Amino acid sequence: MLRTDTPVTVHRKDYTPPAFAFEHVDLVLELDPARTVVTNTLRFTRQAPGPLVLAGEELELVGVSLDGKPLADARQAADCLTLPELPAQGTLEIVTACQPAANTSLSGLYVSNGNFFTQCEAEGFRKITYYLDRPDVMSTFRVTLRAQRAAYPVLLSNGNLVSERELPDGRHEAVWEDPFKKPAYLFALVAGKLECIEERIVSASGKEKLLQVWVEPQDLPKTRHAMDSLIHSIRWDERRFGLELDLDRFMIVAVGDFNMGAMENKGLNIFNTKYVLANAQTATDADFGNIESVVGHEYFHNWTGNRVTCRDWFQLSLKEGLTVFRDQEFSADMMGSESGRAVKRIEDVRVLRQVQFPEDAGPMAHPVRPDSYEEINNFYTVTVYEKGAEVVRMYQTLLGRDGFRKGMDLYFQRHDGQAVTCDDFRAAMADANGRDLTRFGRWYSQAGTPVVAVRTAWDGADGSLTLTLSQSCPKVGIETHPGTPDKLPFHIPFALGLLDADGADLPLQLAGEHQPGATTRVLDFTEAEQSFRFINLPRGAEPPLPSLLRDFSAPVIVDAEYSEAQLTFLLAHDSDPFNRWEAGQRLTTRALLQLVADSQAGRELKLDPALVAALRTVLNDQQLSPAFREQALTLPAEAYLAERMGVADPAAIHRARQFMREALARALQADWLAAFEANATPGEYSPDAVSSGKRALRNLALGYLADSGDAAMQALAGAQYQSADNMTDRSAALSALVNTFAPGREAALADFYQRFEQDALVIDKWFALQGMQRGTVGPQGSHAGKHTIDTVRALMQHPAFNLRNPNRARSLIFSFCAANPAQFHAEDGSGYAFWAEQVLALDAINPQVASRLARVMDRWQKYALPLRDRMRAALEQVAAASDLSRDVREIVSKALAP
Ligand code: B3K
Ligand code: ZN
Repeated sequence: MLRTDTPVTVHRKDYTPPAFAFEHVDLVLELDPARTVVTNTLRFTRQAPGPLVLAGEELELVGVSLDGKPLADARQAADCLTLPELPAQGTLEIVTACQPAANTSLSGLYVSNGNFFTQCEAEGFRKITYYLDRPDVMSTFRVTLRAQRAAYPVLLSNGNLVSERELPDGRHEAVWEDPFKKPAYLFALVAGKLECIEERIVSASGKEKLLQVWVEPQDLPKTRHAMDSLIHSIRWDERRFGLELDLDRFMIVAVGDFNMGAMENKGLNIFNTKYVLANAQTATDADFGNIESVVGHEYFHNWTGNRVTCRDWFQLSLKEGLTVFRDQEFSADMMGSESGRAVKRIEDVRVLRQVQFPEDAGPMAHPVRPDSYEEINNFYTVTVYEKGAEVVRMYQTLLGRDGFRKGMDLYFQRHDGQAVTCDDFRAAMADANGRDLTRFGRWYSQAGTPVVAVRTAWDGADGSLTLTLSQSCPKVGIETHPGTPDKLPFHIPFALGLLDADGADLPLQLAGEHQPGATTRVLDFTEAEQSFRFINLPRGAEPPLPSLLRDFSAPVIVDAEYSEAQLTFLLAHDSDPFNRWEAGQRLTTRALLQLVADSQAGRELKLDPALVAALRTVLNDQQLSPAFREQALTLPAEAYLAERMGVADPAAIHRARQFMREALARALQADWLAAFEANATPGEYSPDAVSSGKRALRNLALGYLADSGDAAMQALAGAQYQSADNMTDRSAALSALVNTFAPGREAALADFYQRFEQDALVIDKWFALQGMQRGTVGPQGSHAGKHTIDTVRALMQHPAFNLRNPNRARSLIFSFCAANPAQFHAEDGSGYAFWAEQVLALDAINPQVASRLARVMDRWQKYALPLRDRMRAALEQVAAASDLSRDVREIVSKALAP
């Protein structure tokens, strides 16, 4: 990897089309862990004057020839190979060697547990051969793999297998051809000792397809759910978007060492084992759900990403935002009910607010389509992915499902086989529906989370309600630099309803309309301030109650003055399930922020009985699904609360939230116990939405019960740990024991380790639970003296800990630094010192993983003193280190930028 002290910024405005086209690439790889030789034969056509500059990193150049004759004037530099004076057309042969076993970055060609894998997005192909490694250079590929048969019996690459043969000296060969043109980032190969389960299905148009899931032999029994998820994804894309699998064969391969979730290589998706392997004993309901969604995501990329790809990496959200939207819709449909869909929506919005909103307010804030980057891998962000998905969802909200489908159809009709831009996508949506979406384009060019303030004016005599919306979105991150243009209003689809005094939805009629329409209305809110007058409402002193931004129709913050009584009313009556949940979150957030202030001021903490009563009503409402009740009774996360404060105080937030948990645990003990008992799931384990919803509520109840401090309740956790027949129940019980330091805690931790010692993904859970554990400083200030940092440091010495394996590093280090705010932000700065050490240690091994960890400090300026100063010192310590990767350097220098 290139390490440099002079960062180079790449700008979107500097895009120029490639000077050469590659019609066909023929790759021959002599696979050897120590030194793999790659022969790259490519047919090119010149498109513009100038030399051919091929990207390459960490490559040993063996030779270059043009049309069979050695090329003398090829110039090799650290990151490229320049070939001056090439003819208009020709064939180049480039022979290089790389060292897969020494490649710890897990980008390019690498070895994991003795097998070969590749990861090329975004710029990993250049570590395999010299190439125009950019997404707008698309070519057909033929790949020949040669390796020792004994060590590498399986040889896979993209597309179709065209031949296999034996070679001398125990070697063998497989040849693969991908008929579809693709950019190099979608290239993949896998070689090693793997086995598969397979299925044959017939596609909507009657063609037979072979589906395979490849894993290490011992993992075969854990592949069924991934295969089912793949089949469901294929069927869903046929039904919802009329999109079929285009290859005869589609393969998923699982690997234990992987930088992210999975990768959509054409016909050969490579997955982190975490998103493939599952059975009842080892995977939780959440794992089953994540597998379904990631399998769907990568499969859906086959059209949104692969058939139509990105012109340049600034357009990343073109494929990622769209594909996340598709996987969200897929998972929502798989929930099988309206209430299930709402639960999925709630989960997605939680992530957006907890992770994306902070990103959008911090030093790394960037538009969904960034304008510049130093290291593209740093821009695989929640903004590009999750906010990008919200942007795509807004098209559907504005155009309706049918209008959105028309836009998608036109997009493929126009751009199949091309590398295009976010503007091309927006044009297809606009043209297919005859709509002007010019202003909508600002969602791609402006960063930040807009705040929408809502004012209402009620005319009781006339029965009209005037709603005035005003939006603001101050400059953030890079937008604050001098010379950046002022920000302009966004096009916000603002969905709302009005409730009458009984909680029923009122028909909505805007002034100027002849008759009332539906009870949920999407307003086109496009100006800085706009008023909407609803007429023909029931007259009287009391105005109807607005239910704002239904189903979270835009990624904005709504600033509305609701009284507690109004929120309680919405929580009880809103017909929009998302907003029912939202009302509850507003209530608990408000109460929690008050508790934080009380705690900071040393006032006694008290819980409002009205809030307890409102939550009790929801908890006991049998009309609501258990999954929904679990969402409603889950308190806002500490990270979310921190974001809502002017100056974040993690210790006070934790005290307040923990106080509320314990108070609710005691006040509702009988109700929790009833929910715990009513939601058992006897019989064979099934991860379906109804059963997992029951387990979620039951385990939430268990967590609260354990927090009551009552020994009998904690014994319930101990008993559940012992008797559980599935990982959801077992790990929830273990978590309750761990966090309450209940008797039996140490024995359960030891038992868990021993039981699952052979299963890396479960041992990751064991590390993660401990990285996230609370300290023993109780709400009354009792110092039992246990700080999580001590546990984490001790676990770093555990024989099963391994910094080189990203899942393991994430399970302990990231769990502590990113998911345990109260302990990470210990006042003595011990968490920050640990962070700096680990960022530097990881950076020497794997810059992509290191740079993710570096992001934990993004919001340092938001923290109270002395934390803020200590965080800056830790950032400065990392920034001062020599030999930083481009990845980490970009993150820390942006965090420290004035
Ligand atoms: N496209 C890949 C992500 C690649 C990340 C490179 N640092 C997985 C996905 O979004 O489906
Ligand atoms: Zn993706």
